[in-house]
Amino acid sequence: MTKNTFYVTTPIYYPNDIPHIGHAYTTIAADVLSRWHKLLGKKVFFLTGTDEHGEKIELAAKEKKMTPLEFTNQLEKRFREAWKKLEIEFDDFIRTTDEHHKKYVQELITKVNDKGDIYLGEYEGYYCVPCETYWTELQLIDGNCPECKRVVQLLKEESYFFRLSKYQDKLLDYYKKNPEFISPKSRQSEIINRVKEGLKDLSISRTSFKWGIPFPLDTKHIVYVWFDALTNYISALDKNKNFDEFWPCDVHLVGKDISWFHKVIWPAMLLSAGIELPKMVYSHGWWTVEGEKMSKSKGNFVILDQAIEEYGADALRYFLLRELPFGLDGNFSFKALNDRYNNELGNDLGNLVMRVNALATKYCDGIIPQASANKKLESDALKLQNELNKYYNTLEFNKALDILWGYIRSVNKYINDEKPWELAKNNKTAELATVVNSTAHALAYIAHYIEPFTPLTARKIAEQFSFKLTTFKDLKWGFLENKKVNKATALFARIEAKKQEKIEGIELLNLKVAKVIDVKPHPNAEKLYTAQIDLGTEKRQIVSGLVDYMSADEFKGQNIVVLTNLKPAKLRGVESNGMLLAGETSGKLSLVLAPKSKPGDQVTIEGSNPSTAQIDFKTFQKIKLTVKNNKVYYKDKELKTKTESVQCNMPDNTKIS
Ligand code: ME8
Repeated sequence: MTKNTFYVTTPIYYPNDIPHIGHAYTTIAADVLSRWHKLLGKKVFFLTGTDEHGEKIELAAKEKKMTPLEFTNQLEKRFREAWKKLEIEFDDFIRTTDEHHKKYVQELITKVNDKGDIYLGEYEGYYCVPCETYWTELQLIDGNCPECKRVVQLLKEESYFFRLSKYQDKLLDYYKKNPEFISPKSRQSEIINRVKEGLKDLSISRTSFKWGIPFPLDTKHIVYVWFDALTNYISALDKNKNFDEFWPCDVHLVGKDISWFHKVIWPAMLLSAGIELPKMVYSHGWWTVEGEKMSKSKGNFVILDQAIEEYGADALRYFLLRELPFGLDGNFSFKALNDRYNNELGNDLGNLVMRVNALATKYCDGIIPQASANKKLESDALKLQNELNKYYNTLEFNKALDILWGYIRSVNKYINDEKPWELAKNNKTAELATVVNSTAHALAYIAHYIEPFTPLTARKIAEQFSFKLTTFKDLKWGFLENKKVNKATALFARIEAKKQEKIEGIELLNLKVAKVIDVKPHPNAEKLYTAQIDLGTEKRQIVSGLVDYMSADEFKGQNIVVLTNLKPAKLRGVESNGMLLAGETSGKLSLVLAPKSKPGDQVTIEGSNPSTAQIDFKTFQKIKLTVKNNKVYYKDKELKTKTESVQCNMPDNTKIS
């Protein structure tokens, strides 16, 4: 008998990041699976949450003069809000600061210790604070963290170790007997080979900072953040008292960045504690924007809000799962989202709904007529469920959408071929009734099949055709007969590609904060200074015409805003690599400044994703930045760093140049 429950999880996200397309991707996929299994009539548990301990949080909270818990209390909300906007229907949202979770982690460690799998040792390694990970010397790239490329610290501390090495053979055996555990298949050899090379015991406690769960065997120590975080997948069930019902987990969804933790460390922890292993850990591919990983510190964001605001939650959900095979990497672009929105959602699906609604309204008084079905549309609709299910089981979402769209297009083609307007003209009432009846039922099936991807659209179709979405068991061809058709509303109003230009203007400017570290007169021009500036990761030279407005000493030490991607130029024989921003009017000038920000901090408007491509001065001039209330605006949005709005003490409407 097949199990009638389904348990799916996302990683628990670090709350100090802003939810972005990458987080949304995993969470939408989990929601899609959850909704599909509900349609199949299963009892589903879908878990997501936030991972709130660790040095990174401790440090960030300190900077904000808050306790870590005050800090995470503020931040976890951003994830909940994002998931609400995206129609994510999770069953529980776990925070690792939950008391129940903390207690459960301590119990698990005690269990592992009782098994003889924990011992005290000393750990030395290269630690990357942002990634919360120790690396070996061999793993470093140019001496930096191989993951985020930042500086690492050589740390040595007393630590408790978990005997990971003991589980090498057991893990290999499990992988062999459960080939779906490491998914997708393309990731298997990488993990298996690494495990075969031998596993080192894992340091699972820390003494170098305080923000974590007290280690139950020794209160000087706190629990290593990964040992704490992974346990959430069970502590949440324990809290909800449904462990027996839902464990082992059907699918842990993760990004490929955290495969090792989920496919090696987590099952080893469970083997030690004598708990059954999950059935599948699926690591999906990686979204980039212009080839760069999305992360707050790199300022390289696709702000979710912009995509949701302009295209709606459904379109983004659809796009992310349609654009890429789930296991592969890809690049996010608004152009691709726009194309799929207009063509697939608008033309194929949206128009079909409009057409069927119009046919029923015009020829059948707005009531779905009784009629014999078109057998092909009917049997294809029924068959589709099994075909889709096959792709759900392998998490091939793009293929599921492919065959579903094949069906949608076939229904559109059927209408074109049958020409119901001619049937009406020729009084072929029975044939006309068949067309309306069959296409309406086809749509009802389509609404159910797309519901996991586009839940709002599914609901709108259901409202138009007066039915309620139900499980597949209760979905019967014929159920719409005599039901009223309500007023049609456009599901995906066409969005012209030009809409994106709104944001593209400012995105052409890569603006950063720079500190002026040295200022000299220009050797060949009395009105110019040659300044050395610090951009955090690099130093540059810029030439600027400030001599009439301030002394070299006044200029030196300022935190200015620089256009970093301006084509370098020679100004009176001296190379200038970038340009500072200032407002000038009636013989007065004020620099654009960001006094509280750090060199290298990106200056953007909310929702923009600055390009790194070089631009020329003419392009810069076309982009209008103006002063209002001593701040700088692009259209109606303020230019900001992550800490402050940038300033320019000039009258309103002064143009920045
Ligand atoms: O790793 N493309 O949290 P995290 C696709 N707290 N997916 C992406 C992505 C991208 N560019 N960026 C992030 C942690 N993700 C730990 C997890 S679990 C016990 C602890 C998604 O906030 C992807 O699912 O860094 C990735 O694994 C996860 O966000 C990392 O989230």
